[in-house]
Amino acid sequence: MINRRKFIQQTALTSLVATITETALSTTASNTVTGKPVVISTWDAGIEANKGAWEVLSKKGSAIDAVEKGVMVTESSKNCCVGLGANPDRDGFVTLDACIMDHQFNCGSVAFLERIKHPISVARRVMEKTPHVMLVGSGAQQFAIAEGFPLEEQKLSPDAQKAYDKWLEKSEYKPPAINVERKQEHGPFAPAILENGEWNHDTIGMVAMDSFGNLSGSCTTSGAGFKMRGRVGDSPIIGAGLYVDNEVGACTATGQGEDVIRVAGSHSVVELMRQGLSPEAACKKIIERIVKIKKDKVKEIQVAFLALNKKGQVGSFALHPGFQYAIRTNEMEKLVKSNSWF
Ligand code: SD4
Repeated sequence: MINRRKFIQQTALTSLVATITETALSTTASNTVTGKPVVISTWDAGIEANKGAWEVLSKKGSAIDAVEKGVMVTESSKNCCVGLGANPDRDGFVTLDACIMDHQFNCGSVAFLERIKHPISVARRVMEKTPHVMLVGSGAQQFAIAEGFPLEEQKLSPDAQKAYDKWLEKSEYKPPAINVERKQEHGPFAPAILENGEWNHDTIGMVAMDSFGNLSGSCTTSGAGFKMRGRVGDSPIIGAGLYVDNEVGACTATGQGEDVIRVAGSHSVVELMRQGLSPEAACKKIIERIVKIKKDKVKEIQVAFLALNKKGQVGSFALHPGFQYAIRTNEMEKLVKSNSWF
């Protein structure tokens, strides 16, 4: 994870086309990429993840390799919400969800997976080596071990242990809620700034188009912090947290998974793009559907969609302000502020 100072220093040192400081945030939530390839991903952690993807895409590698490599960067980093260092469930165990999808409707997914560092790579093996789409829990872990993934120690990261100890003081179980009053910038699952001053981030969802014009996507998360044991959100569910149709476009979601699942979020966005809506308009329509369903309750939740169509147009839309996505192309590397319903 990049802390703010390092972020600014790095930016000053590079001759990259776009600066990545907050002041350079684009106010235009939609971007059109004329030249391929392109990679986009959720939240500010997407900047680093996109770099991982770009190593593949810039060498004419495939989108599916890029979206796996990209989110592995986040899975390896120290953070609250992705990978084994993340916050645990309410019983004190980190359980991970991930999925991946290529340009030919091949897809793989793992949910409720414990003690494996790279759930996205296990999801890819499910896609490539089994006749199935989804493996969960101990079965997913057993498959991962059989595939040679090391079984990591059952241990919380120091930050997660601290957060869990604090949570245990009240052991208050309630669905995650966005704190609108305090205008926190992130989703319902993490504060915008950690106690040590570093920027935090949430689930990472990524979609990419490679030099051949093919699309792929990936999504990986530890889900809601201190969730009920066994709870699975949208992130590993094909059609909810991620969907790719190589004729039309691709979409990924972040935020309150339950409300993404109930509208088959990412698939619905792709279907609207098929009908001719721009990525941003399609994302907005599905956010509006959630508003219609949830009514007043939308004040307490955050959901955001991020989409890319076959023409290289990128767009996003969120319920609340604060969602941003990272974009990387031959011409630019930057964070973009999303438009939102509120
Ligand atoms: C979930 N959608 O488990 C994920 C969490 C998330 O930003 O996206 N957080 O519901």
